[in-house]
Amino acid sequence: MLAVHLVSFFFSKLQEDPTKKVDRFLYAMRLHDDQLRDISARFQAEIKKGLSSESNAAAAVKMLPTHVRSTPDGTEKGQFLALDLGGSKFKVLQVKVREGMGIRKGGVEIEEKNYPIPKELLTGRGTELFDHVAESLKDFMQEKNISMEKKHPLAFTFSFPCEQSSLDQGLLLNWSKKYRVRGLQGKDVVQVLRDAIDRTGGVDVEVLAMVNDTVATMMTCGFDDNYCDVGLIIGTGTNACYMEGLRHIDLVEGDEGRMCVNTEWGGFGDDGALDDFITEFDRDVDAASSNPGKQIFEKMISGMYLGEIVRLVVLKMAKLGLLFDGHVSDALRTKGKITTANVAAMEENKNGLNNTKKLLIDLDLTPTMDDCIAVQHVSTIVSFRSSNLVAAGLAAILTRIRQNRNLRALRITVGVDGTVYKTHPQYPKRLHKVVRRLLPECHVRFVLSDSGSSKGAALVSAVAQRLASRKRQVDETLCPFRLSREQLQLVKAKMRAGLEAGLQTKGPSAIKMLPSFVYYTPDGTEHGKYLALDLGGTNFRAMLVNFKKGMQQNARLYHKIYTIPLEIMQGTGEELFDHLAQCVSDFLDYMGMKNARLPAGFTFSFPCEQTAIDTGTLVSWTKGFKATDCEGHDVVEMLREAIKRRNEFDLDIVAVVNDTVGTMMSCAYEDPQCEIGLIAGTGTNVCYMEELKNIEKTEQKTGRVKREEGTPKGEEDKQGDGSEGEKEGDAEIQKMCINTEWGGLGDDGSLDDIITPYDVEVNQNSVNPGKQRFEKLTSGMYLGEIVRQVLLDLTRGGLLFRGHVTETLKTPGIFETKYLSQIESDRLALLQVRCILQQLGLDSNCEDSIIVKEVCGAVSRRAAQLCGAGMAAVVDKIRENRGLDHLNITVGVDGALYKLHPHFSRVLQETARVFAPQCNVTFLPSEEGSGKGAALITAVARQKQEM
Ligand code: 0WK
Ligand code: 0WK
Ligand code: BGC
Ligand code: BGC
Repeated sequence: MLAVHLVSFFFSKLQEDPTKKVDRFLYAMRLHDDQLRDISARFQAEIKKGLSSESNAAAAVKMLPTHVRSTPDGTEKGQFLALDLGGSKFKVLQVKVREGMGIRKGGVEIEEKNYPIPKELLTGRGTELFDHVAESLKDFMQEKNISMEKKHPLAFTFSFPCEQSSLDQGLLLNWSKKYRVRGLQGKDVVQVLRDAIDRTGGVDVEVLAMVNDTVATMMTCGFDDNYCDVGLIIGTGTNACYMEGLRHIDLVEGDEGRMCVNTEWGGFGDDGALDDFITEFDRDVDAASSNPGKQIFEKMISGMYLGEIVRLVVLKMAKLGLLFDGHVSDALRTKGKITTANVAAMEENKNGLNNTKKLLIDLDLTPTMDDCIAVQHVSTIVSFRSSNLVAAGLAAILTRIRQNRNLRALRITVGVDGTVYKTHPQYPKRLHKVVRRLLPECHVRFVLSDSGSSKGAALVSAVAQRLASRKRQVDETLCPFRLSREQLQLVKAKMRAGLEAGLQTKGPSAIKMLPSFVYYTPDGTEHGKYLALDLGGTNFRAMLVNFKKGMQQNARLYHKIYTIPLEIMQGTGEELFDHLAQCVSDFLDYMGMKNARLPAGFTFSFPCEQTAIDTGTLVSWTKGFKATDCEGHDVVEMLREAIKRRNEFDLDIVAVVNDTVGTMMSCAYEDPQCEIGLIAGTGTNVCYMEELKNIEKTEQKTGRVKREEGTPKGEEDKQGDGSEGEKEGDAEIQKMCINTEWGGLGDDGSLDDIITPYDVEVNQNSVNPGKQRFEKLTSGMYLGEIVRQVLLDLTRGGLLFRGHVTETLKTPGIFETKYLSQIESDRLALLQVRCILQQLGLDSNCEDSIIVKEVCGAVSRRAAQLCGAGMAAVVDKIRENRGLDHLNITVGVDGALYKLHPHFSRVLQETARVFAPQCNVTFLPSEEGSGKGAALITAVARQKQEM
């Protein structure tokens, strides 16, 4: 300290350039680029600390999520009331965005009025301040004849740090600047405002959004400049916000898209990070402030403090005799006597020096010209440091954005507001210059917010309103897919009734309940080599299975998958079965077993009426098949004829089974408790072991004759009337597997109360309209189409893809069900959803992909719940069949939807558990498909034949 005195005394004798002594005196405030880069790097570290959930709580730079997820996209419109509280002026405004006459296209019309805040309210009770706000709002509405009757959407700019969990809620963390209001910290200021407005009465508004002034400023400037992703305030206080990647904001759920973060950079240094840049004058300003130790960075930068720093510097220099010959006036000793406006005035190009002189005289000083030059230079250094520090902070934010986007060079716009930036003559260009010097690779544009931040706040509210109305409309659209407990209970009851009806009547029933002539589940004695042919929903599989006696669990098998081209699916029956025969031939070649005449089991995943294990008359095609001359024909015969036509190999087709039956058998090989087979794939269906006595229609069908074939020779003759016959050999035959074909539930209109217009559309566009209604609500063949219909409708309603109905969206089958599985996977970022949509030629934005994901979720959840309710009906029937209070049973499952969809299986299981509480159902995904099951049935049938 002494050293300084000596130095200054010596110099005064020399009459040098007065700015020189100021430069020396304020050496610590004159920051050069390396120091600024150092500060910038420190700030980048603060950003990371604030964003990470581990270190956020202790972070000095709070990095507050704002729930503003997008900058204006040009569709915002509406009429809003706005409140702008926290800057130097409290304003009430009416903002019309693209609304009404005379607004030039894309224009915004604003009416505003300042309502000064009485000083005592700045340190009074919170309710009093907000009552003043509410009364000002009421006064404004009366003055502008805004009708008090209708509910007005309101946007609230509140320029203090708030922790927000949504756009219309915010807990106040602390006051800053001139505000020291009592009783609001930790409170939700939006609710406080609502309460104040209710107390004032006569005003009906809906507070849609509360935003920080930096956010509102960014949105205001983003209205005309799509590059504006940063908001900056250099006013009474200082602060910045920017659009950050959601994946970096730990405190907010989700990884996709962006969200604006209010940095509250005023707190930078509150943890000592800037101590080596803090000068004694900064410490004095802080000590004398009403929030010592807080907002350190702000106190070196913003308008509330610059004037005071200058005063303290001038005071100190005067005391040291470096100014005014050591004369000090009381005015100069008085806090706040030099304002930031004075600082700006002193730095005016032309009148700067005069203004300085005038100011010093007003402070009862008699300055020399050198004194004026020196004091003016003090102002320059202090405000220069302010703009340099802002530049360092901005450089950190822009560098982070550039890195987030993996760009070498960044083009970006910064929206700015605040009195210091607006009124200080040199400030803007100094700031711009230093930012460009620190970031030569960035093209940074600064846009001054021309109408305050309320336009931006209104835009945020318009976005909030649009998102809210979009969400409401999407919810309305998806509501019919969200089945209630009662509706699912009803579906269970209808399924049960359908099962019962199907067992009784021979005639047509929605649920066909087709006997499969499979009486046993495997008992491990099966052995030998079998060929399994498996015509599923999407492809044909040929499989060789080799069972080793007693070696359950590891039957050796080889298989090959063949696709079924659409033209074959929808060609002639002959072409289809020739194609199957060709595939079998290729497989036998591949296995080198062309001449083996293997016993074969044929899994045929379509409804077939069987009179024995090795015959099956196709009732009707389902899924995408409609080959001609097949319905009403025996598919085993057709395959045999195709093999004969090919005349290259021969098979002994011993059994034809439905894929549900094959799947049940496959899984029963592992788990004997498995007595149900479920397919949730391209199609949907279930089979289960039903009590023979409940299968009334079989008698007529099967009658005595057939049995002969099954039972050992000679037994039969004795009885001759069928009933008793069952007893002896049938001692153990109590059950038969029934292929329910539950896909047909609703074909009689019983599901019309839950069928939506989208389902109607899908049904009408299907190859089998009116048929398989339950399947068309639940299976992979149709879910993608249902989603496409919903997306089409939402897009026509302007709620998606900006209302652009592209050809892609109108193309049937374009939205395959596999996309649902991909889109709904939790691991998948929305970005990837957008890629999928991109691949489909659908140009989407972040919000679009959120909606697409929601639509997919609603459609697949309904499908899983319906299958779960159906399964509850099946297991409860089995439980009651066996007169049990509690049933333990296993369901063998297969199908791409069940196996690959991220949520389908869980929702199905949950629903089955809820609606069949007396059943403990285990779902066992089948490893090798239904082929092994078919081979097992073939083995059982073959062994029976040999007996
Ligand atoms: C004008 C904005 C307001 C913001 C103010 C900041 O409309 O939201 O708080 O700028 O500058 P100040 O008035 O504190 O200088
Ligand atoms: C695999 C089975 C097959 C069944 C198919 C159903 O081996 O019998 O038809 O699952 O699943 P999808 O291929 O229809 O998804
Ligand atoms: C507040 C910020 C605000 C800034 C500019 C600071 O004191 O903490 O929330 O954005 O002033 O008004
Ligand atoms: C067929 C059933 C088959 C199911 C699963 C349905 O379309 O009618 O026979 O089990 O798809 O593949």
